[in-house]
Amino acid sequence: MNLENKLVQTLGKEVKEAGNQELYAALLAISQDQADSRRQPEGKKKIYYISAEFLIGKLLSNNMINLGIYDEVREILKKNGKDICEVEEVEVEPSLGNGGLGRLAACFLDSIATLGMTGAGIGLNYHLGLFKQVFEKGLQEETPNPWIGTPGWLRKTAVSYPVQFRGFELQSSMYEISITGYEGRTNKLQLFDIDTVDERIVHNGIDFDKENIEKNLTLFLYPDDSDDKGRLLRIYQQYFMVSNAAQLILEECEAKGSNLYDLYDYAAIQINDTHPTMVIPELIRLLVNRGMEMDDAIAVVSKTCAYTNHTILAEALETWPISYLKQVVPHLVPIIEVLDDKVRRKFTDESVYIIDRNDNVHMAHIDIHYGFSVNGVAALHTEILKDTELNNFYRLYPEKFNNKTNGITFRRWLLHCNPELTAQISQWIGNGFKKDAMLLEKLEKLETDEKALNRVLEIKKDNKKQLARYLKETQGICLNENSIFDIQVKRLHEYKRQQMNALYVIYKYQQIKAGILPDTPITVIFGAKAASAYTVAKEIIHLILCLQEIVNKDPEVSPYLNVVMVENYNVTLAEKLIPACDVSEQISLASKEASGTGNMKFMLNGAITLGTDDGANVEIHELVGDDNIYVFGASSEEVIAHYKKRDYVSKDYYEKNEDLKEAVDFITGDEMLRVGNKECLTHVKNELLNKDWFMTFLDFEDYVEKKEQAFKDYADRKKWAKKMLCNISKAGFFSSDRTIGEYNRDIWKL
Ligand code: 26V
Repeated sequence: MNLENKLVQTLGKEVKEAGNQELYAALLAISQDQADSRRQPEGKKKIYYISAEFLIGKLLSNNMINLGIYDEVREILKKNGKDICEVEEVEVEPSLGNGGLGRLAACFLDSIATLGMTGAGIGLNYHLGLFKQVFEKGLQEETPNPWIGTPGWLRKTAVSYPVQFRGFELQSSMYEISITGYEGRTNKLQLFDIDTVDERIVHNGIDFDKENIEKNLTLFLYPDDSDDKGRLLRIYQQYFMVSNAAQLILEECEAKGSNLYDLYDYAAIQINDTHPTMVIPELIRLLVNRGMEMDDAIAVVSKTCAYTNHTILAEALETWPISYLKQVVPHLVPIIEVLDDKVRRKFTDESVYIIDRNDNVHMAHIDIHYGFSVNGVAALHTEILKDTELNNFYRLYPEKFNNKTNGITFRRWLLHCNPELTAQISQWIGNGFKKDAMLLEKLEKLETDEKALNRVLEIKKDNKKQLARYLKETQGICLNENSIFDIQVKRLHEYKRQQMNALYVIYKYQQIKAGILPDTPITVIFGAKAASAYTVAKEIIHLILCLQEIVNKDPEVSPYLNVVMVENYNVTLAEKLIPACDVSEQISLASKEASGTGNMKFMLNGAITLGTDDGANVEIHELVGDDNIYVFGASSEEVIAHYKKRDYVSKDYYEKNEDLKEAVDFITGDEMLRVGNKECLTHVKNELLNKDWFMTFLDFEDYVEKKEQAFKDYADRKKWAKKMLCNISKAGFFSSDRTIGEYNRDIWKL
């Protein structure tokens, strides 16, 4: 049956007569069917990607692209007076991740299926996901973000396991979401849950009773862990996730013929950051329960598990007091003690112990001693792990360390989010790049083709118009379509330095006030959620919202400069913002951003990076060369040296640089206090003056200089278009298909 007939049959009425909600439900059903029909027999060895986060985004369009029916569906709808974009709007985005780490896991699932590998994602079915952000009186408020509606992609299975906690047992339920690769196989994202979770216990924003585990276990992603109850709940979540994973893995491997001593021939387990670390002692425990000797169990598990590190920030490396583990999972504690004991017998260096002298359990240490692979997520990041952060481990196990530079799925981040550019690239170089992203290099030859350069500019302009329309409709925001779109979207964290961008806005505001006007108007766009307990981050949001109020309402300034902070930045918004971007802000303090993946998405869509030599920016820089990126700031070596010597004093820079001083003082000046909260603004300013942990002032001067240069160069449209084309043509390396190919070649060996 052809697609149109199938759609009519599923709808039970003509397409013309159907509403968007009905169309969505029908297309979902059709896509589910087709995805199911692509399920293939499992190979002997399977990759289990365990992660506390999978930030998958909306699925309908992406799945239809991967199934190869998207264009046809769009045409059928159009013929019947329907708009596929409006149907997309009906779907709610599952927000099962915080940011980069969770989005990376989602890109990896797409690539694993696309490359035809047998694999599954294993995680938790958070009912409310990450909070929804709303701005109230210039401040972030958090509200629940329900996503499990009917109809949706999530399906309940009959799979269920008992999970033992101290004093009680919970019975799990497994849910599944089909993950269909591009012209590839269908795999599963398997999310565990319990039937007793109760969304009604949430009140006052996102508050809830943290102690009622039967009702709250999978209510939220990463509950606020600023207090002990939140931290305990996190351990409940983590153990629940990995105990289910371990039981599932053993069952599947045994069904395929494993005698469990050869588990590693049937399974590779990738531990995504330290959140799933307890899978190691849990698997050992289960194997011992089935009669295996402890030493054999440890050896088998160590050959099965591999660990990915996603940050060098000490405060983000998980340690749990052993007393917490005793309180939640006492049966794991003896195993962890055996693991620690073995380390102590072998090594004298206390810094590599699993349980430290304060009785804290270092989760990453379990992964490194008892996994066979440790990888960083960009070349620089891996080098820093080896040389500095994990140097003590690197000297023990040099053979375990390897780099896997992150990647993104081009299906979502080019084909889906930028159809106009995709169609044009196909016309220029054929469709091959959709399967082999390195073929984008063929675009290089167009860098001298005037028509092609104009076309690149035209597509960008169209995408800017579309973004403007979308933000007008959904958030009431007005954009100047003729301005430069300078965009910084990512989680709010001091190391990512949104505050530096805000200081630039103040600097520019004052320049314009003084009559120094930019060649082209500028719109600085921010999008960022702050963790609910992260006070300074919330204050930085307040600072930006105040600037938005002042700058946009100033008739002298607003024709030349605008500030926009979009509300509730998420995957769906990213898909609209990224294709419309001119300048991509990647301005973390060198050495702090493990990789970044937004940087790759922007580049692929023809934005030019303004960034530090940090994370994957380093690799972008190497690929495009000095002329096609704006790099500024201290190098990671310089930064690390400052930390070592403790010789960075932000006030010195404030005193020396008049522009910086004026910008900083503006934060608590009369204009700001008229619109903002004095306490908040004073605190932000004092943090910068007295602490500035992430050296904003150190890089400010160079940042302003390079940013001004970028804005000046933008006016030479032809030169700019060449830079755009160069970035697109070099982005192929950052396809997650390449990354997953490397994981398989070096680690999983499927
Ligand atoms: C977590 C926390 C939690 C406690 C407070 C401070 C803090 C700071 C950072 C983090 C990040 C945890 C791990 C993470 O999300 N890393 C991100 O992983 C991405 C995918 O590899 C990578 O592109 C980002 O650079 C990295 O920040």
